[in-house]
Formats: sequence, structure tokens, C-alpha cells
Amino acid sequence: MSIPALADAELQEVLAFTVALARKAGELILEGSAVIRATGAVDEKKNAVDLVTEYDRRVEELVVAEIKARYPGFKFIGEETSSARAPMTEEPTFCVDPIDGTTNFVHGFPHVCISLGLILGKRPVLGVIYNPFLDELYTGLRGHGAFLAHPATRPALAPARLPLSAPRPFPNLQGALLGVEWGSDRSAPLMDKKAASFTRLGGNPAEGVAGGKMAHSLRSVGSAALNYGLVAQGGLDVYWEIGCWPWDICAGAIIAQEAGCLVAGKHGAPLDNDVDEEILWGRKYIVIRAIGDSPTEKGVDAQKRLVREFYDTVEDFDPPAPKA
Ligand code: LIP
Repeated sequence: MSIPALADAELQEVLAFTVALARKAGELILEGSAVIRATGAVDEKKNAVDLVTEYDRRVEELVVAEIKARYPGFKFIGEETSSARAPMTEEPTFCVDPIDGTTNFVHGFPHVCISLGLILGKRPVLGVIYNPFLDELYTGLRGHGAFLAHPATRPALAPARLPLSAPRPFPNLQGALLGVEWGSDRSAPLMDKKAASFTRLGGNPAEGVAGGKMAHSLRSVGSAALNYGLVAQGGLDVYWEIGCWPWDICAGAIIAQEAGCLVAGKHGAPLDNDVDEEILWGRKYIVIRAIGDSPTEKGVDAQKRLVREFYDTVEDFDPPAPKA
């Protein structure tokens, strides 16, 4: 994959800027949380579970203004302002979800973050995810690793490199902890496919679930970006979702790659860990944690085998096209 040069020092500077911006946005998200829960001021986008608040828009406005002031030449893709897919260019492009986990935000469920990714040469190269409720700051920079820090509550603690512990073996899906989401597409055909997928991932084949993998459990955190962070740190083994957008996953993808994860798109697509434009806009996402080499299988081969096994277990479906 060819990525146009942006000097390393420049990227480090962009990372420092992006971290500061994420923390500033985090303050606005915290302020907004109290206001939204007091006023109940929530709007619907495509349906009654696809939510947006005044603070999604205000955080995006803050982010756009700060990026324009500091990097006027950079392009921008954002959840609240980029309704249509524009062709990607080779230029540095911020890809931002101002509040990922809006449903959690509205309910006061504290798994909410801002997700800021930088795309260069049509690939994510830098990612910052910040959950201000739990003070979790995930960062990743191409070639420099991924880290988790707690800047407000534990400022003296050095950021921890991801994954947080040496990659454990991962022989099969049985025994895995899997991140899945219900998403906001709720038609009967899609709900049937999601429910059937979850049943097979968790179900016991010895007790009648045909094709059941009997994973340890399934988790729905409610934020794609935080799911990537959790797989990068090794807390989740796999995260899979259909229906998200580039701004949900861009920052998470580079953080996960830098933590040794395999990041991929739709069923049957190449498993070469190249997060290109097709994957970014493909709306079908899977990421699997780092796996150490075993005497019989290299970690990267185990990742590919398990992604194939996962995709053979779940149902594929196409998310509905957004309303014009
Ligand atoms: C959310 C995702 C979540 C998904 C939701 C939604 P939002 O993003 O991160 O994983 O299940 O449908 O897309 O809308 O909170 O920015």
C-alpha cells in the first residue's frame, strides 16, 4: 500500500493536536450529557433509534473550527456534515464521529466517545478515541504503536502499549468474548439475520443450536470506536458489525492495526489488513485481536482462519441505503 509522505514529526504534531482536541471535545460532551438528560432534547435521524442531539452537532462544529484554524488544507468527513460519499483524495482527511455511542449518551450509559481518525493516501494513519466519562484515551499512529492512557484521572501514569498483555492463544470461537451490536436498522429481515447470527455465535450445538459456537459471551458496548479500542487492548476477541460508517471505525482501525489486530471488511474480501477506501465505506466491519504464534500456526494465520470461521457462522446482509 502506498501512503504519501507526511513527515514523521508532522504526524506526531498532528497527533498531539488531535489528543488536545479530543480532550476539549470531551469537556463539551460531559457538559452536554447533563443537559440532554435534563431536557430530553433528542432528534431522530432515519428512525426512532437513530438518534442525534444538539451536542453531536456542537461537538462537530468545534472540531471543524479547530481543524480549519490549524490545518486549513486538510479535508474533513464527519458524521453530522457528510451525508453523501464524496470520492476520497490523496490529501490528509480527518474522519470524525463527534459522539460515537449517541444512544448511550442520551441514556447516561457511560460508554461514549469522540473518534478522530486521519486518512492519508486513502488509509487511516492516525487515530484518537476519547471517552470522557471513563477517561479512556486510545491513540494510534502508523508505525508507532497504539496506547491507552487516562490523562485526567491518572496523568502521571505512562500510556500503556496495546495490547495490554501478551497475546493469548485463540484456538476457536468457543471461549471467545465477542462484540456485536444491534445497530439502528430494525426491519424484520435484518433483525432475523442479526438474531440468527447471535444465536449461532452463542448457542450450544449439543443442546440443539445447529452450527452453534458457544462463545463465552456476546457484548454490546454501543460504540463502534470503543469496540475497536477494546479489541486492540485485548478485552474483546472479535468485534463485528454491519451498518456503521467510516467515521465510526476510522480511528479504531489504525489503533487496532497498531495493536496487532487484523482489520477487515465484508465476507470474502481479502484479509490483507489493508484498510482502503472500499473497507472504509463498505459498511461491513470485523476486527480480531492480536494472537501470538503457536508451535503449529502463526498468529496472523490464526486471525485469518478465525475471521473466516466467524463469517461462516453469521449471516451476511446489506444495510439499507441512507435516505436521500
Ligand atoms: C453508533 C455505532 C454503534 C452502532 C450504532 C451507531 P453513533 O454510532 O457506533 O456501534 O451499533 O447503530 O451507528 O450513531 O452513536 O455515532
